[in-house]
Amino acid sequence: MSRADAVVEINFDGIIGPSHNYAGLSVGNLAAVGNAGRVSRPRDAALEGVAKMRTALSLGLTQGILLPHPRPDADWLAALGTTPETADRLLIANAMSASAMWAANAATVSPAADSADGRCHLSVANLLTMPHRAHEWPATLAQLRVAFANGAFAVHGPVPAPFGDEGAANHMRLASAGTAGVEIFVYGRSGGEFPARQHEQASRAVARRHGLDPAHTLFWQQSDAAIAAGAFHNDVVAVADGTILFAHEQAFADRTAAFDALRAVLPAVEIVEVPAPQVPLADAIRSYLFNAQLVTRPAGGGVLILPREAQDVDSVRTYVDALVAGNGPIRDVQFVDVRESMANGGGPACLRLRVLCDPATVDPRFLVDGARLDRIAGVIERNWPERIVPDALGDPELHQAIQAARSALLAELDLSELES
Ligand code: SUG
Repeated sequence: MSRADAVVEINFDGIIGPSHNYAGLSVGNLAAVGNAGRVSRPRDAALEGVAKMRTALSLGLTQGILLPHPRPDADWLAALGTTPETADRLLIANAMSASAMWAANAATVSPAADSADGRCHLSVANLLTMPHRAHEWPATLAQLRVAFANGAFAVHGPVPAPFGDEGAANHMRLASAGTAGVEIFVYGRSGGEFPARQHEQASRAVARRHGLDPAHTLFWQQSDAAIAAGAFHNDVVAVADGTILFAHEQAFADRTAAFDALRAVLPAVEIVEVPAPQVPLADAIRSYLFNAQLVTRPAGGGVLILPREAQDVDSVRTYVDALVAGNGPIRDVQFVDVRESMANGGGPACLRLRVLCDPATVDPRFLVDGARLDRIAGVIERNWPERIVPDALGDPELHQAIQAARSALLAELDLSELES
């Protein structure tokens, strides 16, 4: 079982799969739609992800991985009465998506300190709003059941349809060190022409299943304006860590009531709110300022791991310079290059799932150090396609190459049992 004093935050990054491509499948995700039809570079993409993990290790953080899913997803196509060889363009694009890389959408996680039974709970996300993501959960669940098989964890299946659940991307946890936390579930109602992907009933179901204390659980509505401006997940406009909430002024429908409720249950909270006149919503979304990993070094001190694109937007660059020069809780920034993922609307925070637990309770095959990352990088360099043009998504030779690449990675990590 786990030891409470050994609990740390582990970031499990989704390794970017060999089928990474730009099919433009995500309505409401401006980057993905804007880059539809572009040639992708799966090898570079995956190596960028590995480099990001090295940055986290260099900060003294504990790092884990989640694996790419089998693509094309032949089981899903079979359920639709077709095959990778015969599926039409749209179905094969949906079956080839490497979207499982965005591990923030894999599950919602409530650490042991927050749950009634003292176990860490994980609910796999059903992702049912987008067809290319709705078939992710069985392969995610299979991995979670292996990685978190220890009795310290409770792994749950998806919330049933029609309640859309997008996992940790719409969930924030704040806590003073070592205490029970406040869990905030952010749901959407409407977003102009774009869908609200996280349904309130799904959030409430996850909270109940995790046995959370209702007095320490908050449900906030995402502002329609944020969804309409391209914040298809809350983690595009807000991020939390420890006692810090870093959010855009227009992130939530009723910010005053929301922050009052939060201060009432967590008086130590430090809310760093970015005013719209300083950083307009459009700039925040374009730069992915809030899709940063907000992390705490083991020795203390908040670090914001930002995408390098945040330096290209004037208002954001000015804001970040002032932020680190000021007296606030965020004093340090690290930039990472995840441009291939960013072009599909996935920044540093999308690529990771946070699990607060004793690392000794996690299957060690899902944890990495520098040497294991070297081995993963070697497999990627040898096997990942250099480029994929969208017209090739139905090509049987590409399918074979992608399947072989994934198998090579599973074999290297001694995880061939996930083969299917
Ligand atoms: O669901 N993009 C993902 C990006 C997910 C980002 N995750 C978080 N914000 N946590 C999405 O929209 C694009 C794939 C395509 O269009 O082919 C995509 O699925």
